[in-house]
Amino acid sequence: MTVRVGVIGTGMIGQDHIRRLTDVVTAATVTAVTDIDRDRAAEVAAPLGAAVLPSGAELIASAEVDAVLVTSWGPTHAEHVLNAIAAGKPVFCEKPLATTAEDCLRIVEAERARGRKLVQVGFMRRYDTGYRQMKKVISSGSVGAPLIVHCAHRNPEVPEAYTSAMAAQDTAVHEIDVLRWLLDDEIVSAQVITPRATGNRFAHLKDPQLMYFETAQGIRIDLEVFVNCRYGYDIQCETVAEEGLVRLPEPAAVGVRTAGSHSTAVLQDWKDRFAEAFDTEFREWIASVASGAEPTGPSAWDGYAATVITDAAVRSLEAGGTVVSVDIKPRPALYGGTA
Ligand code: NAD
Ligand code: ISE
Repeated sequence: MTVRVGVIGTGMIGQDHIRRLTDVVTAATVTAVTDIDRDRAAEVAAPLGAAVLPSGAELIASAEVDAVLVTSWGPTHAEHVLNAIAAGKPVFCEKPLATTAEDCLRIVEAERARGRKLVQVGFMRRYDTGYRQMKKVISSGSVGAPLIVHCAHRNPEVPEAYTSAMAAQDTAVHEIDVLRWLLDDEIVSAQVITPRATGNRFAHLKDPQLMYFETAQGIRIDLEVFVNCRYGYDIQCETVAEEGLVRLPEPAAVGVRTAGSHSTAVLQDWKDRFAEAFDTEFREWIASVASGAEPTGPSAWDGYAATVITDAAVRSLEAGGTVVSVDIKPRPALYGGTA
């Protein structure tokens, strides 16, 4: 079966995922797109022969659309995801699931009312080979219980529109999701402090930021978010456990020796760093849709938890670095809990 996908939002990542669904994932085709910038939608649709529809609601209702991809701006996600659930169509939503915990809970409740999972959230790191290798080692128990995780998330630069809160909401949210999954644990508190700021930032921005999280089992996580590091896109993750240590591998890169030095290039952008992870994420999502099974990736519950945790981190930042408790509701049975 070829899954017919409708795409809401044909901007930067929407176009990248459309290329992926067209050129990489064999069992999918993009049949309809929509964007509030209609010219952009038409330009993207033309080479695909896809329909350009006037709104997200009409795209979701279309008989030519089996599954929905939401790649519009964050504050618009909840409306589209709720419409897709109401139509009973599988929906892949780029992060964040929604920008408020209340909207995330509305999505969770809508899914529970239908009695099955229809939503997958675009936390692609769970599909990265290196993180998957780390999870296999940690889950095997061969290094013992995890105690501490050291992480860094560095971007070379960010535009002026990037705010201090986005360090948690837009950037650290990837570590928040992948560490909940990697450790199979929940985050219970957050703290954000700010060291000396880099001179390479826009004046309004607090950069870098140091984030600290504690899990229910008492694991401590430290995360450096530095979004104007200049030298490249650099993701680090090291788990210290009772009997050993597990480190995220560096991306494969050729070593060059010349003129008395030995170097390897550093990637410059998250699109290159996680290209394979995005491909795997969409292959697995389309396979679940084609088989009629529930999605196996990050769920609406994971999207909700990530938003509650990033909210706590932003509150800590705004309060000058106090430790803020994370108040996640009891997990419903649909998502593996008991509530
Ligand atoms: P973008 O601004 O390049 O594109 C968004 C597009 O959505 C624009 O063309 C805009 O006109 C359109 N749009 C906005 N509201 C709409 C609506 N209600 N209906 C139809 N179209 C609408 O943004 P982007 O960088 O592509 O980001 C889109 C989403 O993807 C964001 O939520 C962002 O956080 C997420 N994202 C995820 C990753 C990742 O690593 N997983 C990376 C980048 C962006
Ligand atoms: C961006 O939105 C992403 O999702 C990238 O993965 C992340 O590295 C970057 O910091 C965000 O701005």
